[in-house]
Amino acid sequence: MTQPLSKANFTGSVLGVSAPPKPGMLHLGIGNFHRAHAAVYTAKAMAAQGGDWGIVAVANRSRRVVGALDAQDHLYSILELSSAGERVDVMDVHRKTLVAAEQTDQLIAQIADPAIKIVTMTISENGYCRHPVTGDLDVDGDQISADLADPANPRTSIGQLGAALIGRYSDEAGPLTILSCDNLVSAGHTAHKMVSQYLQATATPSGFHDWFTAQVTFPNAMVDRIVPGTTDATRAKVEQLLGLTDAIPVPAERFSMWVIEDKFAAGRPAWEEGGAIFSDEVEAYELVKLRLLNGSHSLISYLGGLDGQPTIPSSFGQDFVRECVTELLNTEYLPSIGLPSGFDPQAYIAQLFDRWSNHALGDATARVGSDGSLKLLQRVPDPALRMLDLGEVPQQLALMVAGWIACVCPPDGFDPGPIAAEMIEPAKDRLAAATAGAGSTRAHVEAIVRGGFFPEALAQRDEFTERVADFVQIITTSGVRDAAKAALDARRA
Ligand code: CS2
Repeated sequence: MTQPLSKANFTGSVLGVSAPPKPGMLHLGIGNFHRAHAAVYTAKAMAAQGGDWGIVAVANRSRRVVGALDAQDHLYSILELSSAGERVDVMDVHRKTLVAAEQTDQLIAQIADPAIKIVTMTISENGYCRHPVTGDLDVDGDQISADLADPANPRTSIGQLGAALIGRYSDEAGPLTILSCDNLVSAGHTAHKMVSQYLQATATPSGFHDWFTAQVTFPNAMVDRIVPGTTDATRAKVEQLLGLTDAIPVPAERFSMWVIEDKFAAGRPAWEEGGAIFSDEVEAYELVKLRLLNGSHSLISYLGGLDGQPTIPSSFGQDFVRECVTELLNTEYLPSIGLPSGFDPQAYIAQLFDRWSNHALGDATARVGSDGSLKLLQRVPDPALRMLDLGEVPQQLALMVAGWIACVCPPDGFDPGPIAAEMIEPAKDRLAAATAGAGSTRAHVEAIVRGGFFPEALAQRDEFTERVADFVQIITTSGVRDAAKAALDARRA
């Protein structure tokens, strides 16, 4: 039987550093993305320039990853997959693990420890507890109201950060940077707004807010690397390449990008050594990535999902999907973005086409289609409103919303098929409640678009809702390919 990955069993060299130094960073949300992204840049930064930047890895609830990290002396592997072949790297950058739900006091104390200078986070769009209509912290929602009622035992990451910041202030533990690594518009500003609104709603010691304003920073950042979920095939391939069993390998594409605003309150690793870019134009990069990559990704996943395509490359391999995405990119997304200086959009798009065609990586259609109610908020309303204000209906954005509805909350009698069934939608019950009793496709779609799932400004645009309803009607009666054709024809007419 193959031996497990551990320091005793692994004799090769790790990527970055071996024996990571004392922790100077803590990461909330120890999923695959962090382990193939910020962790890699941090390892390379420490290898090049040293620094006490070992990472405390924090899982929200599940013991699965942290248990395996502990069992493997914090080692894990990254399996890079591309048409050029595969390679495996072993990482050693985490020093300690915690599970927030079980060790809340330790987590709060750890963030308040003066040795910690940066908290990074990948808590997904869901973790920010933002109200979908107002964009403010959802203080009346179940999660935040529970934390506000019992602020010493917070369950949300926002509440945990709130409690830890108060602890840090009281202990005079010094300044801190909180760096969001999620796919959000103005990720740093959004994280700052959610944490500030939480702290405004809870009791804080005197002088706290001045300290918070002066000593805690939230840089914006654009993060990018396609990192699918781990499968048995990932584990088998790593076992074959390493000769050891890794319970938690991470598959990833070769491409990786991180553009960060250099606004750190207490120092930072030399991430530029790993290829990170420090820039004053981060928000422009964020929009480029959120729309051109993530927004198109959503369209690929809903069109492909309804067409029975299990992977992003198989979906993108369909001509009708490629045509719709090309149209979305060139007529609906690109004109909506003030591009960063020197940025070549067509080269970026050509590279995206390659990345979406990575069959070796085989990113699952259902992964990208999951959490649509939260992701679409970052990807649809602003560019849609821009076109509506110009008197044009954004056909592809309407098609994307229609595809999402058809996959996760279809009108009665329509079965979107097995790929859609694998998509995880946190708002599923609310969507079902909102649409119960809708007598027509039009009423079904109105109940969603106007039912608290999108900002008011978009919900009020009848021409958009109507077009979404047209597409849902076509998808459910004659199929997704006909709906795509109608979207392309409307534009050409
Ligand atoms: C994807 C992203 O989940 C999604 O919707 O678009 O996870 C995407 O793969 C990453 O943001 C790539 O950096």
